[in-house]
Amino acid sequence: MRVLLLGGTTEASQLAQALKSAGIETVFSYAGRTNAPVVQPVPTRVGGFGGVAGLRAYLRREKITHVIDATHPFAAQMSTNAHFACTTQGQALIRLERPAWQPHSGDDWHDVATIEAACAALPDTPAHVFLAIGKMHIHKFAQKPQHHYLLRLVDAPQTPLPLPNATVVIARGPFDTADDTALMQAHGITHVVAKNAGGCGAVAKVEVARKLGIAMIMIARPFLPDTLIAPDIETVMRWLGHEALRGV
Ligand code: 3Y8
Ligand code: NAP
Repeated sequence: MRVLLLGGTTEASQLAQALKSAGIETVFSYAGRTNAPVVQPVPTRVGGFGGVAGLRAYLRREKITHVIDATHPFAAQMSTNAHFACTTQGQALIRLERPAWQPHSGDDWHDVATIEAACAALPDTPAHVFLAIGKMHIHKFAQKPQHHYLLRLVDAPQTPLPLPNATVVIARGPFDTADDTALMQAHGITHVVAKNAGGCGAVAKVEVARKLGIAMIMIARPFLPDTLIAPDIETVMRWLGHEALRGV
């Protein structure tokens, strides 16, 4: 058994540790989106594969028998490529899909379908917006420059921000409620915009918005292919155990 672990989440880092402890031969894969990703306890590769064809060739060349897709739910292209590469050449594939965050009664929670809809959901009168969606999509909020934006990024921006009124915080999760409470109170946050990442690594901002009665604009996940799903790392490890018993 030789596993390719598509990473980039808290649970992927936890899975890497579990696979190492279980003595399962594993390669961890990052896209290379950040300058200094978390170091993993197993051999690690960084960078794209070159689409489905590149991934197929990699899987054959590296004699991968099992692929675990533990990427973020918004990494839709990677998950789609993994599905089509594995299902057409026989590698076993499972996707760790963390349950989506759910509103509680009393939340000021607004589900939106897209990042553009999240921007449209912001008020016209100036507000203090915690834009916790990283840097790839900040430009989509330039049409509402009247707000003060608090941006949390993994790496310092290399180019001027497209928002005239923004404060940048450089941080990498997992985050906790004490720090997110202090951050959101210090900036007088009135609205939080987030992708429904699920998991525990970035849920603090949702819990703090709930506690402080702050409006939560939650971006729904993109649709992903119909792949075998596991809700947590224990289920993934059990699946691998069954596969090992099958002698694959
Ligand atoms: C490179 C690996 C871990 C823990 C960190 C999780 C938690 C924080 C939720 C907020 C939301 C955001 C962002 C976020 C989450 C964890 C986990 C998760 C959101 C790292 C990582 C990589 C990335 C890529 C990066 C994106 C950005 C998104 C920041 C490592 C830290 C906002 C997504 O500068 C860039 O180009 C950054 C790009 C994709 C989205 C964006 O549009 O900017 N993640 N995040 C992975 C790779 O190269 O393959 O650097 O160590 C991983 C984590 N991101 O153990 O690693 O498990 O969910 N990451 C979002 O949800 O909106 C932060 O601030 O509250
Ligand atoms: P994406 O849009 O789904 O993928 C774009 C391309 O990036 C893929 O086609 C692939 O390139 C490459 N890629 C993505 N993840 C990879 C991985 N783990 N290993 C090797 N190549 C990878 O992905 P994304 O949204 O940019 O996310 C990139 C990374 O950041 C992923 O590891 C993801 O888990 C992590 N992340 C993303 C978000 C988010 O909001 N999107 C949040 C937290 C963490 P090729 O086609 O060339 O193979």
